[in-house]
Amino acid sequence: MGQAESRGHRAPEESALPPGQRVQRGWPVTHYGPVPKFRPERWEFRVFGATADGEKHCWTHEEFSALPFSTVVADLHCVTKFSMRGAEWGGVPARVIGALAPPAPQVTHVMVWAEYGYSANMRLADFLGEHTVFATHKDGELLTAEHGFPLRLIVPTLYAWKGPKWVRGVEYMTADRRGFWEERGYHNLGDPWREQRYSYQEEPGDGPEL
Ligand SMILES: Nc1nc2c(c(=O)[nH]1)N[C@H]1C(S)=C(S)[C@@H](COP(=O)(O)O)O[C@H]1N2
Ligand SMILES: [Mo]
Repeated sequence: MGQAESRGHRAPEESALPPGQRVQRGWPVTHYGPVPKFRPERWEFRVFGATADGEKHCWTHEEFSALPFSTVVADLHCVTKFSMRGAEWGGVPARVIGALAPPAPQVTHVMVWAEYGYSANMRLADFLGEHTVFATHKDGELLTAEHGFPLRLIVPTLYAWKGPKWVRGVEYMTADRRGFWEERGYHNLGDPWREQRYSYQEEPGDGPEL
């Protein structure tokens, strides 16, 4: 291969990582608490809180599975400094949910809820970001139970704790509130490119009082 050719080529693996992150082989499992058992007949996906029509919106697993599917290639950045690069996530874009169950105009933030009360807050703009996806698949294969089957959220613009595995719903909020890790020492905003890891790094206005 000529030099000019190799200089011109930049594989995705060689593109920048957020500060302080490193790539690890494989895909470790990282979560708090047990892996929930999936019971399709009891599963529903709910959008509630400040919806535009004031109603709660629910999907059974069968209904959710029929929603528009697309894929997104995105890295996963864990706050413990491990990153996984270039995964192809398949699922329902968060924008689809936002269009089917729109937020009221005064909504600024969402809380994403998962099994056992795990939650993560984020700005509505991150939730409705172009690449935010409720994933059922990674690299063409169904997610395994420990990686969030039947559904997990991928928010490529934020650290991975902001993407709940075993996700069950979204609450539209008219003010910010801290989620599970945001109450326990992680940064309220969690932008990996600004290395917003811990709540002690927060500046005034970054989040609600602790
Ligand atoms: N429900 C739930 N989702 C969660 C977590 C958790 O503890 N509970 N941990 C988060 C964290 S800190 C990371 S790094 C990723 C890890 O995803 P993985 O186990 O598929 O690598 O899941 C996120 N989603
Ligand atoms: Mo993490």
